[in-house]
Formats: sequence, structure tokens, C-alpha cells
Amino acid sequence: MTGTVLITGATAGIGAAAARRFASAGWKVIATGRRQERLERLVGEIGADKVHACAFDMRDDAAIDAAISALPQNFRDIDVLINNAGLALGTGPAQESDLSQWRQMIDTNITGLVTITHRLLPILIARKGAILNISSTAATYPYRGGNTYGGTKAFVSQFSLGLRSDLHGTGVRVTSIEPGMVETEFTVVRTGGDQAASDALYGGADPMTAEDIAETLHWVATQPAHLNVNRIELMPVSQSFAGFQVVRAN
Ligand code: NDP
Ligand code: 8X3
Repeated sequence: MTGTVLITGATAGIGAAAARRFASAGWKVIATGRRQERLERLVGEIGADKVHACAFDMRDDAAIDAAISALPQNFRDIDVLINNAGLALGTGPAQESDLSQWRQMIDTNITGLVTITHRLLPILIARKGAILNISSTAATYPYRGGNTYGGTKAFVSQFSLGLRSDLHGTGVRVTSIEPGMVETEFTVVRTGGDQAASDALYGGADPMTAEDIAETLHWVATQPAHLNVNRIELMPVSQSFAGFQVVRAN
């Protein structure tokens, strides 16, 4: 099975790997993200017949609408939306966090995601398509410094279930993909460009790769039309759960 897939956040990490995975299987890919030069590189690598680049900021409603309205005819029949664009900013506790970073996560991971989903719903319903939302293990398992990031991902997981319920009878499939640790640019972005912090987090941990998640996305998207994968949680073997923390007197 092939078709047309729109992948948000295809300039790096999971989104870029998914663009390559779907294109290699014969899909047409609409690749989005803010970094135009990265999108152009992807088009150069894969081919303009297979990838259409749309540079826009997920926080800009008008830009999303304009980009979708301006899609070339041969990229309009979108079968799969992969809502991948997103970020975490900051690792400190809530009481030491920067409100503007919280707002940027909410505006990107929640508001941008629902805006593009709403814009594409008529097409996805007409195509009996699929929506694959990238949530996180942070949606379910809180950790110190996860505060707003985890909150945005809890929204994504719950929105996915709600969409699935509302889209009942339309043939549109909805999946929440919930990865743990994947080595991408995620931690460099989160730490404001601290490559050493990123290397320290992933070093020796044999984390999942962007290609692991891309493979999962392709698998979900190519299941038979009668089968809906509601949610998938993935972790590297090296990552698992810890207990509750307790404050003790003296
Ligand atoms: P990367 O930082 O490597 O990629 C993030 C992508 O999101 C980039 O393409 C970036 O594009 C895009 N993006 C961020 N902000 C915006 C914006 N305002 N407008 C448009 N695009 C934006 O990280 P990952 O690949 O790891 O992250 C992809 C998704 O996976 C995110 O939703 C993340 O929360 C989620 N995730 C990641 C995990 C991990 O451990 N890495 C685990 C679980 C979930 P550009 O900067 O060019 O705009
Ligand atoms: C990213 C995974 O554990 O860094 O969503 O929050 S984690």
C-alpha cells in the first residue's frame, strides 16, 4: 500500500527518517518544518517527484492554511497525516521554568497539531485516511522537569483517542505513537544547544533511533484498512520505570 503522507517536522530526527522510509516504499511525501534549507536538501536527496517541501512554523495558522491550499495537484490527495513536529524546552522543575518556553511547547505540540489536523480532516475523511500522532512515554509517566512537555504529550494521546471516537464510521484510522528515548536533535533543542548534555543522556544507553520509529510509523500506516492500532508505546531495552519519590522528615 502506498499513497501520500504529510509529515510535520521532517527537517530532523523522526520526521526526516519517516520521510525517507515512506519515500523509499513508494509514497509521495509532503515534508514540513521551519528550516527551508533542510527541506530542500531532502527534496534533492529523494527527488521532487516524491517529496514536496512546505516550510512553515506550526505556530502560524495562516501559514499552515496557505501551504495546504497551495499544494500542487499531485500532492493534494493526502492519505496519512503524521503529526510529528514538536519539542521540549527546559529540564528544570516547574518553579524554575521559563513561561515563554512552556507557551512555545503548548503552541507547537498542541495548538499547531490541532490546527493542521482540523485543516486536513475533510481530506482525510474523503480519502478514508489515517492520522498518526507522535506522543511520548512522557504522556503517561511523569518525571522531574517533564512538567509542560509531559502535559502537551498527554493532550496528544488523549486527543488521539477522542479523534478516534469522533471519526467512528468515517473509515479514518487514528494512532497515538508513544516513544521513550530516541536519539535525535530533541535533547540538543531541549537544552538550548548543549550537545554534551545530549551525548551524556544517550551515551552508552543504546537508545532507539529515528529509523526505529519511522519503521513503526510505516508499519502502522500500512496495516489493512479494517485494522486500527490505537496506541503503541516503545522504549529502548535500557530504559524502564522507577518508583515514587518520597520526602522524609529529617
Ligand atoms: P528533533 O528535534 O530531531 O525534530 C523535531 C522536528 O520538529 C524538527 O523537524 C523541527 O523542525 C520540528 N519543529 C519543532 N518546532 C516546530 C515549529 N514551531 N514549526 C514547525 N516545525 C517544528 O526531535 P524528534 O525527531 O525527536 O521529535 C519529533 C517528535 O517526537 C516530537 O513531537 C517529540 O516530542 C517526539 N518524541 C521524541 C522523543 C525523543 O526521545 N527524541 C521521544 C518521544 C516523542 P524545524 O526546527 O526545522 O522547524
Ligand atoms: C521524549 C521522551 O523521556 O525525554 O518524549 O520525555 S522523554
